[in-house]
Amino acid sequence: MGAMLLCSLVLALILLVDSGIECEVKEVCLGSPGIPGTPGSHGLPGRDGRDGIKGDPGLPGPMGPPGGMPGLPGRDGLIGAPGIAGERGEKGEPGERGPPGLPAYLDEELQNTLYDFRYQILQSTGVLSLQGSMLKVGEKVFSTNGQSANFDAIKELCDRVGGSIAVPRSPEENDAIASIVKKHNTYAYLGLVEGPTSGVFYYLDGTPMNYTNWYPGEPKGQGKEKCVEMYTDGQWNDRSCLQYRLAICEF
Ligand code: MAN
Ligand code: CA
Repeated sequence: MGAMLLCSLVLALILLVDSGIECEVKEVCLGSPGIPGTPGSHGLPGRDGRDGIKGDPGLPGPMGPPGGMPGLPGRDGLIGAPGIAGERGEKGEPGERGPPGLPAYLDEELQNTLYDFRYQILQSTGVLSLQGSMLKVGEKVFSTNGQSANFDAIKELCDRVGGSIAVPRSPEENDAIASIVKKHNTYAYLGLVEGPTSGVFYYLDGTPMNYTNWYPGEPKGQGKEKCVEMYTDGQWNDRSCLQYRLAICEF
């Protein structure tokens, strides 16, 4: 509407000047609009915008040529495997006395633990018997590593594994040890040693023997054969302690 009014005023003014006749300016505009002009030329470039937000980091570049400066030290490595356990410490002071417990037969947890232990021991015994690595006779177990050594070395070996050198105290035990001697076809030393009196032998705890199975005529070492070996038939002979004989322990 503003443009139309301006147009009418201009037209009226032109008519007034051309004709030299006074007339009143009227708000009228005749004729059709002209052709639009050509667009103006582009304006000057605007000012630079503000910095955008920082972009994501780019991918690592390719490895540089050799001979560069050494890089910074890397981060610490993973934690290593635990070391070997230290030696057992000294025994501590006894703790305070706990509250009184249930009688063992009423303690369900204890009974279950005992049940599991019994089961596992029986299983292990079964496996070891089957492998021929142990022989159970009553409450005793005999076992050999199949190796031979002198009397002192066998005694030490058996001690070290929590047992003692085998010694039969009954015909059943003698048969069991004899079966091991036969199987290995090697005489074995028994847990016996001659005392100060020639021909009188003792168990290693110093108690006198209550079962013997001497080969006829033995012992006849006259105090010079202080150990006892078992032959493959299960009979005994007094013998020097420095022979190599099969190591059989009992537990
Ligand atoms: C060897 C040794 C002795 C044993 C006699 C038996 O001399 O084994 O211990 O008494 O044989 O003849
Ligand atoms: Ca002898």
